[in-house]
Amino acid sequence: MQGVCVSVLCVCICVSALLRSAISQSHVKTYTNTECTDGYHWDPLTEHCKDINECETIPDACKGEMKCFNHYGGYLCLPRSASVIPAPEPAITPTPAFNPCPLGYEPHGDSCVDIDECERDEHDCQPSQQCINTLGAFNCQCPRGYSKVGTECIDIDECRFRYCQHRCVNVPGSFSCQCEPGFQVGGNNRSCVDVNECEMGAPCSQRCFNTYGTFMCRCDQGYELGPDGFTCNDIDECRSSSYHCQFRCVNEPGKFSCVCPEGYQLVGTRMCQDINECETGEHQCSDTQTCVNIHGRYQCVDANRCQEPYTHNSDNLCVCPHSKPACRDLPYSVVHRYMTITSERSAPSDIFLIQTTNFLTGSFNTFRIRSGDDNRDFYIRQTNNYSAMLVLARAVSGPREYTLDLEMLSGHPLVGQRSSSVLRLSIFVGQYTF
Ligand SMILES: [Ca+2]
Ligand SMILES: [Ca+2]
Ligand SMILES: [Ca+2]
Ligand SMILES: [Ca+2]
Repeated sequence: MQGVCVSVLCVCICVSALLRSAISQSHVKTYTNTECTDGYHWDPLTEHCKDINECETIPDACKGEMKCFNHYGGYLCLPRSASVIPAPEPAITPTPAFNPCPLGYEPHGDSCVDIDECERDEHDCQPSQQCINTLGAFNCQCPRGYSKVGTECIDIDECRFRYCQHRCVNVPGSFSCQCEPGFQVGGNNRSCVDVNECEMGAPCSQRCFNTYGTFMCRCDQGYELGPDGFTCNDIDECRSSSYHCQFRCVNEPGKFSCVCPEGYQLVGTRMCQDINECETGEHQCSDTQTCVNIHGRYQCVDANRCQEPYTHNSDNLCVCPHSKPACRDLPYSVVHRYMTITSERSAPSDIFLIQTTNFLTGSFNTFRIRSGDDNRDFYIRQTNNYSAMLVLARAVSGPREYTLDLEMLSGHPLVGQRSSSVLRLSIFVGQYTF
């Protein structure tokens, strides 16, 4: 029904505007089809309370000369002279169903209930945002790792907050912590913990020691770490020093050993000692021979070494009696002795003491090297009337053998006869200095 303006006595009253204002104020009330106010009836088509045109529905609504003018919610009886200017048709707003509830709510029975804009897809969230319904409204929520700036979701640079112990790498929507070499990200994904490389197959060829941030390789005794820091190489002890062994060094993996020449035995780890074959019973000398131990070997000598015209007198003693013409210019007695010295023995050194126990009282004795010392490698130092020392004059190299005839000449002022006795000393010089 249209609103009207009524002009009475040249006064125009815009009834429709006034009445619509009053009606709109009442819109806050909740209406149903049976509860329209007086002057309205429920229109199920539009679901609105619709004005009743009383001028048509009430017979003789105005008496006498009065004319009936319908208006919203009622009617007027005015003189017939009053002119009526129809008000413009009220704008039919295409607003959805009339909603008397606050924004974000809609009527439900007697009460207002929240509208779930998210479920109805009546929100303006961006595709990347999640719509969260709230009472009377809704939120557009950004994914984790993003913060909302205006209507946009902006990646959070978590690295600004120094979450990571070592290095931080920001990525859209997230971040990751990285660690320096030798460390790995801990269980909290932030801290860096040392990697135990030794338990993870570190390439140490022998021993591995874990340290903070790295590891070290170490080697067993007898090995040294190679330039790569992992490999253990055998130390050639024999090359590094010639003092490890008295005779010969044999390098072995992780160690070394000393060996001795034949005829010697190892004493301790490095020293060599001559084997006395004559004592150990290793010798092959016969019953008629005497075993003489020498440095590095032994020698069998005949027990009786007396040669014509000498005759065997007793052990090692040969005698040439003056009654034999052949003995006239020969020493009366020859006694055999044997000794051994090492090669390169320091000189001069006393090596053999000659002592006589068989002499005439009052005799004068002198000692000399009768033969066997063509190179003058020895000399005699007489100590007293009865003894003298054989001295090695220079260092000599073996293996070689000397046979020295050491002679004692005895003279007696009363007897007036000179006698000679010889000590035939066999000196065996060993091949080595030990
Ligand atoms: Ca980020
Ligand atoms: Ca480590
Ligand atoms: Ca070695
Ligand atoms: Ca020997």
